[in-house]
Amino acid sequence: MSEKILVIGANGQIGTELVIALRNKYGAEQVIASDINNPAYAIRNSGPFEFANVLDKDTLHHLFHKHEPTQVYLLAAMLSATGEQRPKMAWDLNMNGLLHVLDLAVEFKTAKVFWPSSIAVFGPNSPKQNTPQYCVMDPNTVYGFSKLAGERWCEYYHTKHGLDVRSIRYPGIISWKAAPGGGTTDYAIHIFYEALKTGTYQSFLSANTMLPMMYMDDAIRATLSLMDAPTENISIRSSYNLGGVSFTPDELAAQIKTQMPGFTISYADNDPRQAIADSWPQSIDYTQAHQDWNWIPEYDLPRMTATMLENLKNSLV
Ligand code: AKB
Repeated sequence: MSEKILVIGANGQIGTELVIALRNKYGAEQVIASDINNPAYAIRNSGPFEFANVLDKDTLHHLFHKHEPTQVYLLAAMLSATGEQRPKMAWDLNMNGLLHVLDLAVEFKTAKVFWPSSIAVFGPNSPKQNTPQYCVMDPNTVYGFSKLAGERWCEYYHTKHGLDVRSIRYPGIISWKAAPGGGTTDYAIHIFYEALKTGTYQSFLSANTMLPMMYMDDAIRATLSLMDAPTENISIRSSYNLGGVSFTPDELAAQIKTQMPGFTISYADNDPRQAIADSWPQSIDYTQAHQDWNWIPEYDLPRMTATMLENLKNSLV
């Protein structure tokens, strides 16, 4: 059967790259990108696009009816830092957007649904190192508890309706093609732009704040591997822990300095994102993703840093 894929929230940091990867894999015409905003150049010029607000269920219904997607990727969400500024709106978007898509996927018998969760589902009382798949989870951001509730809804729709919904708890994603969208891990992208533009960066997270991160190519590969895995291999229907590379702002700055010896970093005091970062894991145990669909990250800190600097250098000239 030929696949028809609908990506909702296609203009964001992950969507911009995932749509291109899906179009390369399945054919440009098979992948419909959709977003509430005007499409990014790469999306507009490589295949079909539809405007849609995930909170507008009638428009979504129309898209499902028109395209009858076999796979749906729901990427529209408000991230951790922005979510704290607009808590009710973050809850509404992250929760009702997901419920709309789950309902429509059941109604239209969509074969597979992908929905991203996050390391933000963990909280201050979750173990910090090698955070296990199952442990205390007491997220204290709206983003975090909307993702945790979303995970429960995904598992519920799988159990009650037989929906083949799959999910990953993304760490901070590092990339250069599209800007990040208001997260706590965004410093690890801003730092590269500022290193190349001004040679210096003020980090909003403190020097020793260790967080789980991942280079975009690994994140796309993980997403496609999960979606390609045979159904019987998928033992987790809430969301899989996913591991990449963990580092602090200090370690990232030191790595940038190996290629740009004059680069300097300073640290801001009292940024509200520090408390969010302090409540999150430092590293992730991804045994289950490895066992079920063979997950192994490929980018470590030196490779990620070299790739970011090289690509951004070319794109900024
Ligand atoms: C954020 O910082 O909010 C996101 C995430 C870890 O989910 N990048």
